[in-house]
Amino acid sequence: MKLVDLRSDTVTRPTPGMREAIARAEVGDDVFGDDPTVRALEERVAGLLGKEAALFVPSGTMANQVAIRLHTAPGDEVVMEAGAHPFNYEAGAAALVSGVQIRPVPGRRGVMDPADVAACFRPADPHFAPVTLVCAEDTANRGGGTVHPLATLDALAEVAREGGAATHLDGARLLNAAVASGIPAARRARAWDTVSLCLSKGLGAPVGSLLAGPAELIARGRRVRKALGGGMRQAGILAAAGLYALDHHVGRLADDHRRARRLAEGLAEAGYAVQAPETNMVYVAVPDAPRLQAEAGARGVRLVAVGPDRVRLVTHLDVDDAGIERAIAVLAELRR
Ligand code: TLP
Repeated sequence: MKLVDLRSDTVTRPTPGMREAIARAEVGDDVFGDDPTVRALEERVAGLLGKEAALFVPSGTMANQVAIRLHTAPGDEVVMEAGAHPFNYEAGAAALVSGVQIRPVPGRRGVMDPADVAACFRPADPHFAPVTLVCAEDTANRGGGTVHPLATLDALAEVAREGGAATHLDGARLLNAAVASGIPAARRARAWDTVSLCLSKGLGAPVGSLLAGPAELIARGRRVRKALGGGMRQAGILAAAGLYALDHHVGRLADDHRRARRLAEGLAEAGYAVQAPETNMVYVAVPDAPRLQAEAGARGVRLVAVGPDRVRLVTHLDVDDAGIERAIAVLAELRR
């Protein structure tokens, strides 16, 4: 039975071409700043995101946590949407690493209303934790892989700036947003001080993320990365996979988006309550999510329960049209 793994776009395996690029990579000791492939990737991504510099880190979680550490002091408050990754899925790292509290702001499909963010800023008063950072996520994962309207991205950053806070954009899937909207990643991230990008999601690389921003901040980020244990040595073998992904796997994100739409359509026809996808994620409301996860998994279709009554299916490099049709057929059968 061929498995159709729709749990996440993180499950992809490197393609033969990517493995070749890994094998050929020139390397050095990156903690000494000697790895030419890591340097090349950092420069390339800084350019892609329209920032002065970028830092290669092992994960999206570390990219976000380095950013939070750089922008805040212990006791500060960080505003983000209630479904945001650092609030839900980073093991409490913002408290552990930076000693900050997170203020979750409910949004619409993962997108905050700038007025709600403005309302988080309170007068200087010894009772209040100062808001020193506002984060957003583009695409917004738990929101449904939602693409922020450009005006909202700009307005959120503006409201933060007016309140005296820094801004960080979790761009784990920023290239999905760029491809879906036709608006370049650098433009989407323009108003934000720092922005992260993951190579190990839709781009199909095995490991790695980047944090981009002003050169002085990113230089300080190198020390935070080291302190968190993220200083890697011959990391060029990973960076080579990232460079390969940027050369070969960006345009094809449109295929993932098309397959997500087909999946959503097929599931809706089968009677499921599907949230219309904007990129590569399909969220479905179901009566018993853990049960559907188990039953579909037993039939070779893997998805994740992201709550008691909600499942997520994600399209990616390793799922083709046949896989999508098989997932639809299996889930339709389970609905009967
Ligand atoms: N997301 C994973 C899980 O952790 C939920 C997934 O399967 O979607 N920002 C965003 C928006 C993310 O979706 C993720 C990973 C991260 C950051 C963290 O990246 P990693 O897993 O590399 O630490």
